[in-house]
Amino acid sequence: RYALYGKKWNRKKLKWRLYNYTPDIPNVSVVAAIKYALKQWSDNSKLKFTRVYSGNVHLKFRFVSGAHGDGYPMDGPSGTLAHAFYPKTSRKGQIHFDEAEKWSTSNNKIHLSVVACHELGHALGLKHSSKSQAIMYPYYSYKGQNYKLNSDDKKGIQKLY
Ligand code: TQI
Ligand code: CA
Ligand code: ZN
Ligand code: ZN
Repeated sequence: RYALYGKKWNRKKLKWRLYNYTPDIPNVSVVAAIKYALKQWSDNSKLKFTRVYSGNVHLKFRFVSGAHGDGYPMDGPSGTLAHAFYPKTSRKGQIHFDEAEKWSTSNNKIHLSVVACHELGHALGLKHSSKSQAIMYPYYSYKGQNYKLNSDDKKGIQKLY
């Protein structure tokens, strides 16, 4: 079952910005992976996401390695893949991917879009779900190129937005 952090964004229109890329996959594929992840949440709620290229934004995507200034250093290959910060915290909206991972947008390797979708759940105010089919379940499983939110994830996001 889904779980809520308890705080959420006070708006439905959120701006997002991608600050850098990974050499693992083409830049267009990085953008497509993030857009697909955002679409899963916006298709199942009243949220609307707009990409911007400058200025301050709500959701900030970055590839980082090792210590990167937030007190939660990345740990090299495997272990932590990514992390995100909940709404109304000092680092709200920050989504960080560990550049030490081998990112992919295909097969059974670590799928950037699935991880982005999970981290977005956190950034929007969802905690982990106990339902094994949910995107917010805390164990990684590859759900296919055209993965979708589980009904449990949908209930969670609809409770919030
Ligand atoms: N990163 C953890 C995660 O996103 C970090 C974390 C633990 C966290 N507790 C949190 C982040 C609470 C925000 C709020 O769960 S991870 C998976 C999954 C990770 C794990 O690198 O372990 C996914 C990242 F679910 F598959 F295990 C993405 Cl999809
Ligand atoms: Ca890692
Ligand atoms: Zn970080
Ligand atoms: Zn998580």
